[in-house]
Amino acid sequence: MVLCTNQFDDLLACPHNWQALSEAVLNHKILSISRRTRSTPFSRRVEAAGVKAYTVYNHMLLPTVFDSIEADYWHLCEQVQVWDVSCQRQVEIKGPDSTRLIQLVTPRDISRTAIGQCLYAPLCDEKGDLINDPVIIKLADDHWWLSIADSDVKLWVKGLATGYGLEVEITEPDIWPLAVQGPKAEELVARVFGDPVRNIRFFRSRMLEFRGTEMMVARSGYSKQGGFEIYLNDAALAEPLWDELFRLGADLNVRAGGPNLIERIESGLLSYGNDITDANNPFECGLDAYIDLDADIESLSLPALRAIAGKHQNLLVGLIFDQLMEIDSGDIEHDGHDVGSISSHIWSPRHRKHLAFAMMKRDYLAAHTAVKVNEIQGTICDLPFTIVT
Ligand code: THG
Repeated sequence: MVLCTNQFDDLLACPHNWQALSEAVLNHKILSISRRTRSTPFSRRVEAAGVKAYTVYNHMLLPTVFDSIEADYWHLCEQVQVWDVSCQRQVEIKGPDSTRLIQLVTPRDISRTAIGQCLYAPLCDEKGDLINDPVIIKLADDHWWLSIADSDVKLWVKGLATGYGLEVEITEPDIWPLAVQGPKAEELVARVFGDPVRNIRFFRSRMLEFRGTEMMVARSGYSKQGGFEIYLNDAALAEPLWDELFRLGADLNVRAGGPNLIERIESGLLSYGNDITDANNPFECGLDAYIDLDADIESLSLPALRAIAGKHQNLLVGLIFDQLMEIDSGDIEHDGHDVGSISSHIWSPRHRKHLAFAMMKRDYLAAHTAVKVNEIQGTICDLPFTIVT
């Protein structure tokens, strides 16, 4: 368990509570929160909503649990939730060479991207290894955002811009994404931003007004339950926006939530740092669909990716076990040899199966359809999971 900031402050503020603090320190894992673990303009509302656990993502707090992972999961699949995903930081690239720089860092062809369009895309280095897997957003012909996963992309693109002598300005602007996810998300976001919300297509966006300020609203988000992301651009509007979503969503049973481990695994959404690292290339992670191998584009990683296409040694697959599993290291062995390792796993209350993502040796996959973990047999399948129950 992680104590949240306000609980921690309460304990620190009362000297007679040092005993309680000591016990808390002994009995819990505590995240010490300082300026390096940045809070967000929504943090006070997140705390008031009873956040139970955070993770740290792009050096910023990301709320992960409010009730329990399972209760949060069912609520997300049936109702609507508001997520403080401010940690999905924007790396802004502006200027005459901005499009060239964006194309350099990704092997996905960005040449036909419309203004306001979002693209999920791998960022790869010169060897083809994964730097990040952001959502790329085109705001204007010379203005882009990389809505990044958890790695220091700003440093990488600044280094490239310097090395290539590009005319660009690279910043991390004051933008705090707020996601509204779940089957009732469209109704709720339309109540706050108006009916134009209903016409936004998947991975497209519109500039819409809240209290006289225009901000980007996109149909996107880190779940497969449907929903929107609001790119808040004025910290002073954070609490008014949060409060309006909860006021107008009361009859929709809106609650605070966050990216949910059960939902993302069932949906096959990958997490950089967990399922993907800079030791992997996009083929190993099943991201082939987001690489344009034949495109005539200037992309730093494409020569290497063309050379390794089809020759990668590992592949991220799904594992399905019929019972709840205890998984320690996640290492998977066969006949005394390492054949893979589990990167994320959960008990799926919907399917009543234990589901895992595992990076497996392709040699092993060619000859086997099952694994044994703790003596328990699991079936290997492609991602995303297609489970017939
Ligand atoms: N939204 C925004 N930024 C983000 C995330 C997000 N940055 C970090 C992290 N999430 C990046 N990872 C993903 C992974 C999957 C998707 C989005 C971001 C996703 N994929 C869709 C799918 O798999 O069906 C669509 C992909 C496509 O067709 O382009 O949504 O969530 N702003």
